[in-house]
Amino acid sequence: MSNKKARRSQSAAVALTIAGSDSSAGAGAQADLKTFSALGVYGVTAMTCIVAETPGKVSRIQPADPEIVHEQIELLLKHFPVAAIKTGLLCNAAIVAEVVRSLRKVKRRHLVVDPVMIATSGDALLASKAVQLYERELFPLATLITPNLDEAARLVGEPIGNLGEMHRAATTLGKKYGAAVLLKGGHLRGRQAIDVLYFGNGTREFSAPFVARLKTHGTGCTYSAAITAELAKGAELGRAIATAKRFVTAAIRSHFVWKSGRDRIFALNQSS
Ligand code: PXL
Repeated sequence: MSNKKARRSQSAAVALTIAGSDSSAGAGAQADLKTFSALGVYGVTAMTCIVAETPGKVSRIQPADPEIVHEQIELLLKHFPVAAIKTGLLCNAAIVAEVVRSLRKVKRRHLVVDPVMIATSGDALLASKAVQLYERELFPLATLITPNLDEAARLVGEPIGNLGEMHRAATTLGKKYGAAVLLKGGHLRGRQAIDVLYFGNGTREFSAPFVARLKTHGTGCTYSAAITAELAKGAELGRAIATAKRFVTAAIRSHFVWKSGRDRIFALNQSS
């Protein structure tokens, strides 16, 4: 290779997503990879399950063998300079246990845990035995946990209906798990989509105009993947979240639309 060529080549930051495959490609590992690419990060994947679905309806979930999940993670961590890791849909307790076993050994890398339990469509995505493992074993390893309102309500054991309750819930969860918590308020309809970050010993808000009248799919995955990408590039947490919030809002605004029978299918445009 000539010197000129060698000088031009450069290495990108690398991020790993441990997630499920969404056949409709709006959520899951597909959303994560598209987001990583759009933000200039090279993404690698450890697949946990295959989900046959269209936006709005999960048809079937086929979990991967926990051993192959473990092997993917170990190989990737050994051979790529992974700077940040994200977990998405982990499906069941046996897979969560394998992921914990691998991630316990990982030092000095950011870990964003998106506790995917229920799809926006309302479909249950995580077996309930796995939730206890998340709480006891996975959350304490995280740099950041990114629940939506339903997931946070399940974790604090009471409904969250307004901004004051969001601040209280984020603080409760952050102190309980010893991690930063970004509580996503996108499902709390209003003129603004407001998220609350608990970090250290205080809370702060991140706000963007709410994009109304859209049935979204994959916004949670895209948002936490964008945070992971920014952390992989070296951003500090608050800045990573601010950039990711702008990214996901732009992706929602510039969505694709398809017609399917009498329904319309919306999908985020992560290249925006
Ligand atoms: O949006 C949550 C989610 C995450 N991961 C996979 C999914 C879904 C939602 O359907 O299929 C693989």
